[in-house]
Amino acid sequence: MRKIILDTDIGVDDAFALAYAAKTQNILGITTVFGNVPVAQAVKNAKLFCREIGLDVPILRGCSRPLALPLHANATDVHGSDGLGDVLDNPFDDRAGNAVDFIIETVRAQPGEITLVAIGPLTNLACAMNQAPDIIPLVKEVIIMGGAFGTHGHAGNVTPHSEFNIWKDPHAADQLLSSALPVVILPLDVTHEVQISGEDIRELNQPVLTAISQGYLRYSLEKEGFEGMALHDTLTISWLNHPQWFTTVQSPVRVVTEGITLGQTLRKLTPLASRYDPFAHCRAQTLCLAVQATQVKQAFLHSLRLVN
Ligand SMILES: [Ca+2]
Repeated sequence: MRKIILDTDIGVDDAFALAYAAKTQNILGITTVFGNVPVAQAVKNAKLFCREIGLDVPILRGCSRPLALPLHANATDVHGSDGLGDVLDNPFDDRAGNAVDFIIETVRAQPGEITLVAIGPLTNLACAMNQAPDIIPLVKEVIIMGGAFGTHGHAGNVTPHSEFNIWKDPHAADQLLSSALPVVILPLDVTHEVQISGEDIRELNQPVLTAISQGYLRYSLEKEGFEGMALHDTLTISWLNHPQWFTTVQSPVRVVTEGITLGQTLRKLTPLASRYDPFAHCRAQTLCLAVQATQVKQAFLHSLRLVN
């Protein structure tokens, strides 16, 4: 069980990741960021969902916009206007402490012990790293859901080449991935491979998860002819619990920050020396490019079925 800070733009698959993390990891705090919803709504969602699953941890408020780009539209077509399927009354306000300060102070207080798990745009992590570069060697590891490298045709979900979390703030992602921080990347290459059905969710017998996923499932049935959802963000927690079920490669990774492939994640494909190498001085990161989907899915479902 790791000590984790979970950084989230909490929508439906984030909520599943949070429920899984609450069962299997030691969550020190939840830091929120814009993405699926505005950050104020993310704070309210985190408060509401934590009450629903009985999780009592600090909830912090992070960045409201990308480092350099204008703020794009939210993902309300998939996640509902409130990000959690528009089915729950939310009595909470959006007041919360500073997420970037929380990350910096927690890492400094427990050097070498904190795992940062990021399942939204990477803006909070980039700001923490830029504001306090002394924390870079103190972070145990960073686990992110983001990017796409083209395995099995998984190249993008918001543009043909770009994945949502990275595309929302490509500059933050490029800074993080090309830094000295050790990052494990769970891209679409693996997250799209692990799907759960509406029946799987109903059999969990967790009313809040069933309720918030109804709109998402309807959307998938209409768009893709399958009543189900990819576990996406949840795979960061699967990696912490069962890394042996993932096939990885080590490579430096950069992110395209302009042009028609904005937000595309690139790994270095040639070992040959180049006259100009944008990957020079970037450390090799860990990319997950294949997954034993059945095992990951069954372990997730088994864990959530267990009574506290
Ligand atoms: Ca997310």
